[in-house]
Amino acid sequence: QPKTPSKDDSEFRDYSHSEISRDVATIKNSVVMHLTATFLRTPASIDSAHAYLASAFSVRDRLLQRWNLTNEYHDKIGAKRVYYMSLEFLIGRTFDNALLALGLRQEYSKVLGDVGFCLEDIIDEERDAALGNGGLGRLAACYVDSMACSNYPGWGYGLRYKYGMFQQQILNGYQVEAPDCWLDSPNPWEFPRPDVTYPVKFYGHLVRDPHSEHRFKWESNVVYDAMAFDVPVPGYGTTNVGNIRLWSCKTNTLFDLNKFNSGDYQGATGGQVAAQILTDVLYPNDNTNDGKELRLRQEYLFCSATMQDILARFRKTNRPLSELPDLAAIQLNDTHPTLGVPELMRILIDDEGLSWDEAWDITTRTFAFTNHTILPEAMEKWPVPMLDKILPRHMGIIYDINLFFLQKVEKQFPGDRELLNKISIIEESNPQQVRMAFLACVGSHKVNGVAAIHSDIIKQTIFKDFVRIQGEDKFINKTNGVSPRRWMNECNPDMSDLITEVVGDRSWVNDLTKVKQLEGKLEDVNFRERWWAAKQKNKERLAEYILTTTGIKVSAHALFDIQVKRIHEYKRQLMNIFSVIYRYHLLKQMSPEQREQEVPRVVIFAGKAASGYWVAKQVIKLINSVAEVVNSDEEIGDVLKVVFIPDYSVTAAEVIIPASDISQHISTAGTEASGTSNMKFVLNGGIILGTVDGANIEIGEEIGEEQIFFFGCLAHEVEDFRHYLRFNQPKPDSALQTAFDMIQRNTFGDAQLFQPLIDAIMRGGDVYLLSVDFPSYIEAHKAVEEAYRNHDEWVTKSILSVARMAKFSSDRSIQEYAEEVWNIEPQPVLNCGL
Ligand code: GL9
Repeated sequence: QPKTPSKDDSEFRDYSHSEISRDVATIKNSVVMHLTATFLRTPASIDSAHAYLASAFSVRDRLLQRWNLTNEYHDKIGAKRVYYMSLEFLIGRTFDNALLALGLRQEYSKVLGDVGFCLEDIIDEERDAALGNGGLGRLAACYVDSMACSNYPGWGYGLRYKYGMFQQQILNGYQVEAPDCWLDSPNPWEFPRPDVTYPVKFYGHLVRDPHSEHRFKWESNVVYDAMAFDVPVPGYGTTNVGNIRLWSCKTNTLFDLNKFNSGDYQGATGGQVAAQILTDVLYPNDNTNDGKELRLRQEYLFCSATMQDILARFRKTNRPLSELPDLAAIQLNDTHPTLGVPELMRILIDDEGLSWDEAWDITTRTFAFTNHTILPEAMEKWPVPMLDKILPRHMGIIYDINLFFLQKVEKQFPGDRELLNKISIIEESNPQQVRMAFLACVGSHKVNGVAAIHSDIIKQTIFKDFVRIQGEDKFINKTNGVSPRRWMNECNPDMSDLITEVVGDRSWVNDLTKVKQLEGKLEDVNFRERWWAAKQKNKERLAEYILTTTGIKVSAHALFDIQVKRIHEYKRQLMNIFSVIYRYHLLKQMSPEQREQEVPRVVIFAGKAASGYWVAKQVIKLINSVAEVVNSDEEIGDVLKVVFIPDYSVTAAEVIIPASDISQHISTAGTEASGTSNMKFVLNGGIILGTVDGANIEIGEEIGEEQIFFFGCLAHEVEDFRHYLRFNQPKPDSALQTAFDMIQRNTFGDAQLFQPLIDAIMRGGDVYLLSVDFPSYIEAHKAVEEAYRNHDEWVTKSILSVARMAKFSSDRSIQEYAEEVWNIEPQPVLNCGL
């Protein structure tokens, strides 16, 4: 047991509570200290990598100090905390974000400038923390950012994957995956906590407690240690610092000394290898569930360590367990952390000795659940035999949760066997499966979708019967949002300076309702010109980025038409590239004089395909094959360029998004739960070409229909079209047929490669309705082009859009969650005597 201090030294306390000086000399001193003492370099042997590390560590000192203040304060006032549980946090870079939050960008720029470094180059030394796949993981990062900036006592909980999202290389037009070894160099943005470690059990068998019906002793034969790493989340313009606590499997206790002593050196470390694998790698799946046993073990390690940690913090308050829901709110980011529900039940019943009913009441008042997709292939289900083998106690608890739930429903709707079958947490398949979405729903007091349309759809589909049983009020909507810090102030400095000028200060970064004031500048010719100059500069920056990453030269005066997101059939990158092919065909038919009249266009794609998703990978190949032909066609020149930017990431997005004229969000209606990049593009003065789906709808409502180009069938029409196409051949219009024909004539290389993509439409039922939406898609493109020709109107659309986008700040989302789901209040760290 470590000893506690026997005296209170006021200097100790004062030093820790008074903020480190913010002047350039102090900063320079601290950078040099880290350079020499943390990294064993000298001013004579500094390079940009070490300039970054030394600067980052000196910034981290400040964050850790504020981190301490924040948590001491929240402990002291006994604040209720929210815990955002997510298997993914797509954080990206932190250095620039922290400099802006602390208001020290200029100071660091000066310090680095004094040794001849340019801050932008130093920022580029940082590797992304890419612990997520896409929208769902990035949303989690934006939400923790908003909690910190809005002073909510909130923590993220996740896993510290040794390998994050794979790096994508393009070889011969194909995606090739390389491991993301992001921890190979020191990571300034995590703080290891060997003292915060919990044992997590697996396998074994149960022994019934002779004195209690529901209590069991779980005698497990495999125990791993999960150790915490804390990632500070800088709050902008506030002293509060948030935290993302990531768990890593600790292996040193698993060294088998007996085996070592008997000469079995490999056997001695075998246990370490097995354990380490648990937090080695992020599953690179987007909107799919592949049901792998390792993934289940990852999820449980995560849930068990998190629940133990939350309870450990709660126990320090000495309040009775029945008050847990008054001090802790837990949000399940999709079903991935749902094992937290039976894990909390297990601890409360088996370890704390509570009755089933007491435990269930506490659990359901603590948890809330967010659903992020209705794609059937994404629904998590675990085979009962697998769960039973790895987590026998949890399987038993899930059976009981289900039993009591079904008994209640039977009372409510007597004799409705079909209903019981439909809502059972256990699916009667062979083998039986645990439906995690149902478990999450039953274990939570609130269930929400992520955009208005999606929240309606889940009430009419997967949770239809649950709405009947548990009441309409449990099912709510919380439309997603994005952080204005990262997605405006950081990635678009010129536009942000203009907004700051109009608002009078930078307070809009934490209160986005203020961007409304831009509407007053609509008639100001000088302002409009500068607005456009900012966009033009962003386009030039992207043109440069494209040149360095692909070698393709594009004109920054062309219309930039961008679709960047995970490659997925439902997102319809295929429809986009078909339209590009059709455009190429039209251009080839024209005389040079006619072509001169066209609006020059750069069509930009980026995004990763899940490594096992063959169709998505063929789409990437097709895009690159089309790009190769079009870009080298001298007749076409700058009138059309096609670019696939490799290795899409948060950092790439920060360059790409501010440069769009139009961006495409063209999922089949009803399939994209929300989308969040749609919000980012519009917040950066870009216009959307999109379907009536996800958050596109609410964006249209906010900014006005003149500011958005909608096309395609509506969500409620999709089922009829799909039904028709199951029994009838699709009828591609002449434009789509032209694209097929060109591919089949080997215009873009071996047609055989791409025939399966055409077959999915012509023989596979065209599930995503490309043939249905293509004509209106082409019309929408024409409308975009006409609008872009009228430059003045376009600038008006751009300014008006940004002015009306306040709703899509993640601060608004978080405030709604705080008030309607979590019941927590902002607690700004006050400089009162701690
Ligand atoms: C997603 C939805 O597909 C998006 O429409 C939504 O914006 C985000 C955030 O709510 O969630 N659901 C989902 O599984 N992914 C999403 O992006 N995919 C991943 O990122 C793993």
